[in-house]
Amino acid sequence: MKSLNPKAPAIEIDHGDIEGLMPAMQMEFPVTDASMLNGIAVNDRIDFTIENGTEMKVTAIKKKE
Ligand SMILES: [Cu+2]
Repeated sequence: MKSLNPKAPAIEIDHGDIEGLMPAMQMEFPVTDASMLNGIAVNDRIDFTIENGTEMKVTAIKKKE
């Protein structure tokens, strides 16, 4: 993760290839709940879940140890 903006709420993620969806890139994703960003810092490595509906959103974030 590169940066975050708690007001949006969204998270900018430098992600790897997501099969069938998009290649590796750095991009901003809206999140379903700003509280998901609590405890996540810039440059943390994360696992995340995307809901790909009318709007693509991150529904879960888990910090990697
Ligand atoms: Cu992307």
